[in-house]
Amino acid sequence: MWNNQVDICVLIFCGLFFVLAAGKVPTKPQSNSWRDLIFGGKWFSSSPRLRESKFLPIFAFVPIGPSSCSAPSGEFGNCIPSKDCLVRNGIPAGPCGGGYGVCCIFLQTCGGIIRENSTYFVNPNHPDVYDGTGSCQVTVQKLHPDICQLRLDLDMFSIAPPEAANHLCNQDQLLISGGSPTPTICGSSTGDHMYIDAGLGQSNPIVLSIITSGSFPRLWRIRVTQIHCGSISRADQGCLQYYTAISGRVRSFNYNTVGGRQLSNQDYSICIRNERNFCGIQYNACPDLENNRSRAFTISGNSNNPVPTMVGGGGGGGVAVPTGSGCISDWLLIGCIRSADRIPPLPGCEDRVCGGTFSAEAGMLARTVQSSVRPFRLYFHTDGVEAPNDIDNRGFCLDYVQQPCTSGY
Ligand SMILES: [Ca+2]
Repeated sequence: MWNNQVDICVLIFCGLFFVLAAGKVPTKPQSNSWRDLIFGGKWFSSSPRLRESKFLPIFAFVPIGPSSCSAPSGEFGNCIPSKDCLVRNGIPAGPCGGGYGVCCIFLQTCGGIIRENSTYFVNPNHPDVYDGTGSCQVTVQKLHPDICQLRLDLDMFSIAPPEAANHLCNQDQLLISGGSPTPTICGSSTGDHMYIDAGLGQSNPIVLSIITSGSFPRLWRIRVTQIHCGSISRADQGCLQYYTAISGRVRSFNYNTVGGRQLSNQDYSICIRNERNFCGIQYNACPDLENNRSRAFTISGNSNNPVPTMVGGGGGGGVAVPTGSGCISDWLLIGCIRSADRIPPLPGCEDRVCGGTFSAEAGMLARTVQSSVRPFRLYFHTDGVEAPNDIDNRGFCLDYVQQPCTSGY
């Protein structure tokens, strides 16, 4: 941030200097953008006469600014002078900043070291698929001791799926070491994200590994963003996933209503930032356009048949309970959930939910679920066993909407 501020100051100073030195103070004080403000719109004209101006080469040495840009291939980059991009081992991906910088993207693959913010960890041969075996890892070095978290955006993520019986990631895995514990994932999770606690100091690098075995057309592009301890982008402590909108969608890794398999051995939190003036939250199972009976919430039971909602831990306090009577092995936990459409609301509430129908009540009817326990969090747990009782579970996908404090929450 400090360097960016310095860059901006240098930029403003040089811009004003040259504008003044040229004796051509912009005649239009109302500027449309910061570039116009600093340079006057004429500096960004593409006319050949101005491009040949004796002043212009100077700008090649001045950072264009801290702006981000996007490459034609979809990656985000930094808009910096072409020379800087090459020195930093970036890849120039087209002009930006009115043509005076390049959109510089940073990619690393097996064996690489990430030293730039917003670097992508990509598969070998990217953007083509990779069908090799072994361990492909990159090491993430903190840009600054004051980096507290990493955010991983799985822009593209398709590696071999878990095996069919117990949904274990036996063939391929994404493993993260050196930070907070993260679940091992596999299969397809394009669009999902993770936050990794990066710990204190600069000594412990975080290593991202993708372990592959057997043949599969793998493709991955994971954006690694470094987050300062004081940043407003920082996720709450302990949140593997963090959402900051009044409404949105949360789902398990490798979720897909057609062929997705709920991953085993998961244990993590999904957090939704409590927006100002919102006191409660409602959840609904996502639409499932592919199946006659929705599989948007299939956490336990044989999903090839209709499976009711199950609620509660069902542990029986040490007393033997019938198999499948509660959410013992695989469950989603949301604090004190109730059906939203009961008037008046039911007096009791539940925490754990599982089965094959999303509701806060046992039964075959999917319902809107509400909670006013803050902070808004979901805890997802699966054990290492599926067969023979749990078959073809897809995991969960829920749409959430925060509820204003005025509507009874
Ligand atoms: Ca299980």
